[in-house]
Amino acid sequence: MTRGVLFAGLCAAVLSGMARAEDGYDLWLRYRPLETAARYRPLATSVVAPGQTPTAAVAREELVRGLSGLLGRPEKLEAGLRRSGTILIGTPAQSAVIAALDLPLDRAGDEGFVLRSVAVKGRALTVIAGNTDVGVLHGTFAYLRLLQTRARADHLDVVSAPKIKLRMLDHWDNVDRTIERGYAGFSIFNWWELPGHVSPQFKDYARANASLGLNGTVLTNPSGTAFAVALTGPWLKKTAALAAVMRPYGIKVYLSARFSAPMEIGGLKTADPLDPAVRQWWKDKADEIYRIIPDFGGFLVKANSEGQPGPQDYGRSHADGANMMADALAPHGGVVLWRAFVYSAKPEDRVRQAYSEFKPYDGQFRNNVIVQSKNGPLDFQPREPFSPVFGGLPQTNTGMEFQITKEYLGFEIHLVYLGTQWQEVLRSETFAKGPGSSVARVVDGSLFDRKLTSIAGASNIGTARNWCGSIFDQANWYAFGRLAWDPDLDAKGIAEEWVKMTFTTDPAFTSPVVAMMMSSRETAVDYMVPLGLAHQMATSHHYGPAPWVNDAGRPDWNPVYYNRADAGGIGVDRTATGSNAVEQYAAPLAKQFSDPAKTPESLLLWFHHLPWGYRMANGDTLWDALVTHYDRGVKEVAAMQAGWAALKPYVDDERFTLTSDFLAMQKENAVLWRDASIAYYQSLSGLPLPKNVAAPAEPLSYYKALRLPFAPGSPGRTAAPFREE
Ligand code: BDP
Repeated sequence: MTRGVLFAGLCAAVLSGMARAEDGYDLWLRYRPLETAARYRPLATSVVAPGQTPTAAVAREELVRGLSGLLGRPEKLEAGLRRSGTILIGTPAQSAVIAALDLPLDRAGDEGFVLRSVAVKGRALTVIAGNTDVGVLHGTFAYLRLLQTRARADHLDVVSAPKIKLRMLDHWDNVDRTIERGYAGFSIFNWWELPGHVSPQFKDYARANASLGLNGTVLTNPSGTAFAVALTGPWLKKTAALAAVMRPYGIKVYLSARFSAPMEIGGLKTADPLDPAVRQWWKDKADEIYRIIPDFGGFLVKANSEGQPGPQDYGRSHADGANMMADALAPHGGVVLWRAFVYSAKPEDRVRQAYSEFKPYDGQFRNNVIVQSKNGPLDFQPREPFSPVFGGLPQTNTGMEFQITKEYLGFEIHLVYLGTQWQEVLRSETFAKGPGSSVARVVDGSLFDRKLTSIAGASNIGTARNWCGSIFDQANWYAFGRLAWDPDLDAKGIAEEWVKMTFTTDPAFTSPVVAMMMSSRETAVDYMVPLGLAHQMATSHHYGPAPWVNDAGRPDWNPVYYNRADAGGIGVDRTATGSNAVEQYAAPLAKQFSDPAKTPESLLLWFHHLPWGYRMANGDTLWDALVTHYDRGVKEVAAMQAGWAALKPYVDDERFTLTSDFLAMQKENAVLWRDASIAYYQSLSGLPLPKNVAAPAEPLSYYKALRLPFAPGSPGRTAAPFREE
């Protein structure tokens, strides 16, 4: 072999290796050449994009980038419609051709779009049109998605508009760049370097969010103590630099506002929302912010919750506090997202507290206030019923808060697709105005005719090269964005899109992977908290099992409080004989949830305390059913692991190995969850295991002693010694 041939061979090997190497950074916007490129090329011979604004420019840039990558050749940009197969993008104001087409743009709103295959003067064109440039940008991403998922791109006739007005990521990123409940490294927002240096990663962040149609981002964590600093002048300039990157992508920035900021950074003696000096401080602060960031979105507020200051410190209500900030922001068009994750002053069932605190003030919040509630009444558990705040506050803008970061679902390690969880919540029937009153209809404003609507997801991204810590957690960011645009989308369809865009469209890969994703959340529920149990995680880190923990310092925030297990039975009585949390739901649901025989088995122990011998619908005892669920969870994870191993030929090494390593860890964790839970409950019930289930490998004392430590100082994880043992 000559040296030249050897060199060429080496280059080829290196290049093919490079082509295969994927670290996940590109997310679902990989734009790798399509094997079906030949089919699409005649439909995309050139791009005509007359718009001149920064948003029009990024839409054009994305389309050219996407088509060039997907079709494997540089895409031509042209000034006029010269060829058949041109893609014309723009607004009616920018293009006389678009204006003349009589497109159904009245249904596209300010942010939606129309995709249409048309013929103009004998030439076949594809039109991506919007009333605004942002609409065009969203349409551009939607068009690229068609190609990425190998859908048909001819005979297009699509109109799409978001159903929810504010669609945002909430970052729980602290100003020191640690992330509360973050499992993907540190915060991407490098405040130290801003505004001097603006990382190019922010643009990719904006692209990813815009590709889903998200239009807001809260940059700072609403918990903690340091974030008032983010409202000071120098920090606002940093935020302005980020806002400048987000703006062309149709994304507004928001900040968390610490209620006591007037004292901490304003030098006032009080933060009382009825104090004129305090009210003036917030007005001045809002004026200052809007001078620096004219399109600032508004404030996210966590008040009187988990030690955060709030209006109740001054004997005022949540409405007083929220309205004060709302009045300051209103002249500028800003909004207040006031979180409903609060505690009530009176000792009552933890899951009753949000509703109890907000119900009396329904109708008293300003129009630019949104009460933002977690999906469930407790705290992002693997499964909860929907929060009765949805449907319970007909005269209040009620926003949805999901958690994308998997605080209670195995962090970045466990493979859990959350699309199914969110779909379950959104489709839950509230009966607030009779049948047809789903949570989605509350959140999209149609049920109570609310104009200001919102949905937020607590973000799972960080400095990890693949953004989310695991490849499959990217699917949760993706699914959140897609459901935010349209809460009626189907979780399975979203998973299919994501798999095709992220890996390959080969059905030999997509169908087993989509199936694995679709059952993954139920699997986690099975090995962690089956049959409506909740919060059986160790109290501080929320990762591993600790059903025996009873921390007297936190009487309503520990596993024993949530399982109420004893020799006689298990579960929490939330009917009229117990906490009566059922009464917070509309009458048909209250009635249904009051009867164990009518309560869905998936929520049985959420609403009822039942004897171990209670008969399930299939005739099994509750004890046997519980054990069977734990065991099934483990078996399912084992099946996921084996299924993934068989898919190696379809995935690049890096993404394959990361996923298989994590599945192996998940399997070990699932065994621990099952065995520890069974060992504990057996110590109480004294009952034998069903015949087909193996006994826990270790005695209860072993699991209690484990304490599930993490590497000390892992970023974002609670590094403090565990308090529960
Ligand atoms: C809790 C989380 C905590 C968050 C809080 C919240 O464990 O880290 O600060 O939710 O949503 O359950 O405010």
